[in-house]
Amino acid sequence: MEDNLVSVDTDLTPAVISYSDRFNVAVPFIDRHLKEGRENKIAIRVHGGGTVTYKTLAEHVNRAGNALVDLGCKRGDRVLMVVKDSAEFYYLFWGAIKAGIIPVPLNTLLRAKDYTYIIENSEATGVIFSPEYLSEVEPAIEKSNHKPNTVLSTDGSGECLAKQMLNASANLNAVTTTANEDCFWLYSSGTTGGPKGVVHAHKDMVVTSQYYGVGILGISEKDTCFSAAKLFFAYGLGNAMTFPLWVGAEAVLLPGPPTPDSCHEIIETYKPTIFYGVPTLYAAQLKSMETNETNNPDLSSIRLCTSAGEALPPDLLKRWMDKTGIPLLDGIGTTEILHIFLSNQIDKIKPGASGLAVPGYEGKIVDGDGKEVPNGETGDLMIKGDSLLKLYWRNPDKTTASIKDGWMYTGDTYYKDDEGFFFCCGRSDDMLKVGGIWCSPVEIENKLVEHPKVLEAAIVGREDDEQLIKPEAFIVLNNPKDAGDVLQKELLEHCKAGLARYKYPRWFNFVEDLPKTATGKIQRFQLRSE
Ligand code: 3UK
Repeated sequence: MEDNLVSVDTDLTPAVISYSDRFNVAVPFIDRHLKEGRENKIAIRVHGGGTVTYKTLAEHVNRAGNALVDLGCKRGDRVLMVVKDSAEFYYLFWGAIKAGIIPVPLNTLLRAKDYTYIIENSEATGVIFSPEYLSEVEPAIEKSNHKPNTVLSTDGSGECLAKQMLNASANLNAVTTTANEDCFWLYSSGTTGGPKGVVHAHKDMVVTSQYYGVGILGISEKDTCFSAAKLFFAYGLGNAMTFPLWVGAEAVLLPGPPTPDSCHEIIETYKPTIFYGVPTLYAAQLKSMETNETNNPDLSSIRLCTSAGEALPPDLLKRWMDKTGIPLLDGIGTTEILHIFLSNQIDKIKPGASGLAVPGYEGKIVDGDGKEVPNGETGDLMIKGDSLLKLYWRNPDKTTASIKDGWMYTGDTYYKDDEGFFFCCGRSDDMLKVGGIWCSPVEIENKLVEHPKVLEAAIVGREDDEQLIKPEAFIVLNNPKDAGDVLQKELLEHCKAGLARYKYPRWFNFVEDLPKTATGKIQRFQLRSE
């Protein structure tokens, strides 16, 4: 334990994990591999960008950590990362952690006003971004009332992180932290208000990697991982970074957008053994294979596929397994619990179910009073486990409301069958998952109401042809006579210009009024089509 600061006893299920009292998670995830003889093993292959060995990784992590310190970042300071999937993402994330600084990976699809909110909310000391995102990051900082000291692109011709790293030392001793100390944050959105900072401790990535990565996926040093979900999502962060680093495996990174074609190209070129996708992408991949007979990508390297982010329709699961013969495991995770806590297993797949509790986690379904309900009855899904967030940043009310005696409300409605399989029945609030990514109906409604011709708007989720949820708009106009295709197109453009690109409504309905409660709150559930 002393060298690696952690020990795992796998004789028991779940494995028993013990931490040194000076635990810094960068040591077992990065430095350990040098002592275990993986210096020359490849850690990362970047599509179009070369390879990184475990030795180079450890050196660049040290340089990035030192560069942040040289730039004036102190222990506990937040550094926001608007960084594409790349080796630099790893360097910055782990370099910060090793130096006791808190990295905060952000969704790179957000718009300037979202970043302004997060910069102010986190009071970040630094913002580091891939050059691609300059056009959203720059105006965000300009508008922000809090000014970060350090604003740098990862690379480029002028001042940048890469240049700072060249001038920084390649040696860095891990700052002494503890297993329960703040380590990194992620932001998660809710129905109303801005996104909330989810604070995770040093031990949390160990827990998810061991319980789900090793326990469910059986990941080992021999695997090559490819995640269509990006590293800034908790799902992608585990899939393509913490799981492979925990066991000394290899990760393949696609810096660009994941489309059926780009994913198939990556799979054929780098031959991953585990592929992590989301339902919307599996549907698109199947469509591209089914509609074009000559499109038969070679997927034979893959031993296992996973799906998360939103429910995987049973029909999609069956079609994927029939077409490819590769097991596809649906599992549910949350940013707050960091990764998947209910999952199907290689030899236990039930179409339509989110699966069994992952050993190490417990799940229960409760009624409005917090009392467990009998099997088959629906209620609120609660989860207990060692990777739960410490707290929501500066939001004690939300923290108290969400966690009761170590059990966390997920916000999802579920039931459990007699075999212990959990089935998703939708959200307990009005939030939507579109392509696996959060979408607040209120945010889209507010955008629509900005338009001078719109009086009121309501957004609900509606299933498309693949049984996947997309936003549908119900709109009341100031002048009903304006309704028509021309205005619809105008509203569509208005939404696309001002919202993250997955959030625009796919259907528009012009209506006379919206269903409301006596207090004037829109009753979105009344608008949902069955
Ligand atoms: C929904 C699912 C049904 C559910 C995530 C894997 O999605 C992740 O985290 P987020 O914080 O969203 C959490 C919410 O998404 N959801 C996710 N997976 C499923 N619903 N079936 C599923 N398989 O509403 C949940 O509360 O973005 C996924 C790993 C880590 C994650 N953070």
